[in-house]
Amino acid sequence: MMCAARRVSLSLCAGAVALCSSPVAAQPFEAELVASGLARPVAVVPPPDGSGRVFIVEQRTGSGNTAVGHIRVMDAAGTVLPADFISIDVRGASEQGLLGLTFHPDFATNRRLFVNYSQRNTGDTVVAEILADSTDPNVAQVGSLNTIMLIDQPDTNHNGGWIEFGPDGYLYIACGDGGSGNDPWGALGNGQNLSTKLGSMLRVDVDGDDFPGDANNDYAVPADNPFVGIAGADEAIWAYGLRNPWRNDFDPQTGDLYIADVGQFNREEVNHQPASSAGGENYGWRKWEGTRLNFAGDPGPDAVDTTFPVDEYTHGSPEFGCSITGGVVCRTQTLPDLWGEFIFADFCSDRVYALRNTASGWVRENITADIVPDAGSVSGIGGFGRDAQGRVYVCSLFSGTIHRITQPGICGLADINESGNLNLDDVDALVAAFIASGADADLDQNGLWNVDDIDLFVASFLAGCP
Ligand SMILES: [Ca+2]
Ligand SMILES: [Ca+2]
Ligand SMILES: [Ca+2]
Ligand SMILES: [Ca+2]
Repeated sequence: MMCAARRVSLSLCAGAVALCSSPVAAQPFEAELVASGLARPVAVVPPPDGSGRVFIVEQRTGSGNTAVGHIRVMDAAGTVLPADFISIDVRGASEQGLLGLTFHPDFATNRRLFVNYSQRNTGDTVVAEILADSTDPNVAQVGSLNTIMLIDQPDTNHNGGWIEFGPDGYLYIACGDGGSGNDPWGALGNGQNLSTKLGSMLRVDVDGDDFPGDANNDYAVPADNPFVGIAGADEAIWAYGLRNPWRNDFDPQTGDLYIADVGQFNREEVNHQPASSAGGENYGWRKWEGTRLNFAGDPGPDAVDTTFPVDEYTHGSPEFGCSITGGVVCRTQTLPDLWGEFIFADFCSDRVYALRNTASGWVRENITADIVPDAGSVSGIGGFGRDAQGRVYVCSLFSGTIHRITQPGICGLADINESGNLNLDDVDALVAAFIASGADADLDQNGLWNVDDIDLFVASFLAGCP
């Protein structure tokens, strides 16, 4: 992290000349092509079973009512196995298809994983459970697909689709507003209507069933969900006022939730929900598009009752965005300069951004030019992902490729002098950076220089090169 060239001002470096003597890499990050020939990849998810595999979500092959979504397995050697883990009949118009995948925290023993897809013929959202086969872990148990939630969809777009278990062990399900444009559904729009799951982040317990007579709903509502007991509310709702939270992430270290909500004609936004949240946030849609008043006089929330994004960018100049694609929080020693940052992209501009929470506020940086592919291109970004080691992947939807983002020549967070190895020189460099209040000492990138950074250094040093 010597000089952390991308983000440390030259004046800071100039104040610590001795620390800036090593050559600064012209190319901070590389995008290594790891898979190609895929059908609209949108997610890379690691099973928590020590296998070193990742599962890849292919949104669909085919179209309309003959479309099929696929889950593929990339083994620990980096080979995408030719046979699907499972193929699922889906509806494949517009934004529909197989959209989300996650693993039960106890997957290694209970073999349960979960998917989110558009139901063949109806386009309705299905959240379903699948069992991995008991003898061949690279295929699903035949006939195991079981719907645990069914949500009516009035249109083909804005299906959300991201699912992930929170640190509390509950399954979070991101639902779009039902589609069309500007959430035209009813007096409130679906985003503000607490009687529908649409336009909301849901939180459910997949180990219970509050609907014993209903085979399409096999989940329980946690007793501390924010709208439990509220007349007319769907008690599965955790937070609402969302438009199309297509891709989101829990920070693996802090448990904070990042929600990347796709905007309408003007703003793309990132919402940050601290791990301490009790839920119930109203993220504002359709009255608010980011911090922009979308419909004055709409029955939606006033500004004071709205949880606004921590970051937003525009469709016009200077960002020329159109649709945000979240996102993963980097907690990998293979990307020390992105430690703790939320990495996301714009689907149309192909820009890649890093967002970090600092002592002086949220800082977004355009890192597109810093990510150089070794083959192919990183474009039409439909999703991000990670493996069990936390290494970060990016999915290019149209070209059917997946790249792994790396930071060449750097041996983890503790390689302060960017020598590619770890030794006492790094300790010396850290001490010097601390004395100089230099950014190289800010290992967790929060704008502060304190014992947390030393803890990170020691842990990284003892862990060795990633
Ligand atoms: Ca049931
Ligand atoms: Ca919002
Ligand atoms: Ca070193
Ligand atoms: Ca720090």
